[in-house]
Amino acid sequence: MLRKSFRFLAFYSVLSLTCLAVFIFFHRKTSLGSQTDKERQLSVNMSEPLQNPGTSEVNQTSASGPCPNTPPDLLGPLHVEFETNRTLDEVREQVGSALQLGGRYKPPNCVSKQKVAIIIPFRYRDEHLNHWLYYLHPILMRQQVDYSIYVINQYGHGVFNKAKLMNAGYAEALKEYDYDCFVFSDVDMVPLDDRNLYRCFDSPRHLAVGVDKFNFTLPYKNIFGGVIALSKEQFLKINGFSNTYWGWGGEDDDISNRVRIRIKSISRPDSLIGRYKMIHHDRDLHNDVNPHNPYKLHETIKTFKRDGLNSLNYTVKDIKRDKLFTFISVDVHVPSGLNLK
Ligand code: UDH
Ligand code: MN
Repeated sequence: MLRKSFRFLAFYSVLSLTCLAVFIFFHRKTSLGSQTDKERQLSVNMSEPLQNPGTSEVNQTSASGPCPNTPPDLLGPLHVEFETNRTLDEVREQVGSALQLGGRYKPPNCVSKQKVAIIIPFRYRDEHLNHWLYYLHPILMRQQVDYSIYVINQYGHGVFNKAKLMNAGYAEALKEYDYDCFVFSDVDMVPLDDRNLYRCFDSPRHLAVGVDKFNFTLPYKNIFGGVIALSKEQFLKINGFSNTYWGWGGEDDDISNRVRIRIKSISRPDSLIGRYKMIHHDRDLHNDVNPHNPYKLHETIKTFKRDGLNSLNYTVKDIKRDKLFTFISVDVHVPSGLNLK
C-alpha cells in the first residue's frame, strides 16, 4: 500500500514538474516574443526619416512619395501678354495664396527631387518683375518645383554688373536653404510653354532657346543666356560667373566659355518648347555697352580659375521678404574710374 501511494505521488510530482516546465517554457517564449516585437517597433520608429523642417511649415497634409518625372498638370503652350498693367498687390492676390513668405513654394502632394533657387538680377525694372511673377509662379507650381525666388537688386546707381549679382544671389540663397539647383533668369524673360522645366539636368541647361525678338531661333550656336540652369556641382565646377564684366555685354559668353572648358556639353529643350517672350525695353541707365568686354572673352581660359565664386566680394545692404519673392540689395563694389569708352 505504501509502495503504491509512493509511486502515485512520484508519478504526480513528475507530471506537475513537467507541466511547470512546459508552462515556464511557453511563458518565456511569449514574453520574449512580445519584447522582440516591441524592439522591432522601436527600431522602425527610430529609423523613420526626420521630418524635413520645411515640410510641415508649407503643407497641411504630409507629402507622400517623390514627384513624378513629368508633372501631370502642365498645359503646354501658354498665352502671354504684357499690355495689361499689373500692380504687385494684384499679383499677390492672383497668384500668391499658395506661397510662403519670400516667394517660397513646395508641392503639397509629393516630394520634389531638387531644391531650386531662382535668381533674378535686378535694378529699376519693377514693371517687368510684376509680369514675371504673375506668369512664373503658376508655371513653377504646375511643374511641382520646390523653389524660392531671389531678386538680387544692385544697390546704388553705379555701373551695372549682372554676373556679379548672379554670384551674390547664389551665395545668399545657399545661406538660407540647401539648394541643389540654380536657375538664373533675366527679369524680362517669360516662357511660352510650361513643359520647359525649371530644373537641373546632367549638363548645364540653356532654357531660352527661341526668343521672340530673335524670331524664335538661336542667334548663334554657343549662346548661353537669358535663362540658364546649373546644378550646384556644375556651378562650382566652373567657379560661377566672372565678377569683372561691368556694363552691358559679354558675361553670358564668358559663362558659355567656362561651361565649354570645364564641362564640355550643354542641354536645351526642344526648340518649340523652349520659346520665350521678352518684354520690350530700352537700354537701362548705367548699363551702357562696354566695348572692352568682348576682348575679355579671349582671356576666360586663363582667368576663370581665379575670377568667380572664389574671388567674390559684395556687401548685403538690405533683405526684404515679400510674399512673392525675397529681395536682396547688394553693393557690388563698383570700382571708381571705370572707363566704358
Ligand atoms: N537688368 C536690370 N536692370 C538694369 C539692367 C539689367 O534689372 O538696369 C537685368 C534684368 O534682369 C535684365 C537683365 O539684367 O533682364 C539683362 O539686361 P538687358 O535686359 O538689358 O539685356 P538685353 O540683352 O539688352 O535684353 C538688350 C539691350 C536693350 C537695347 C534696346 C534697344 N532697342
Ligand atoms: Mn532684356
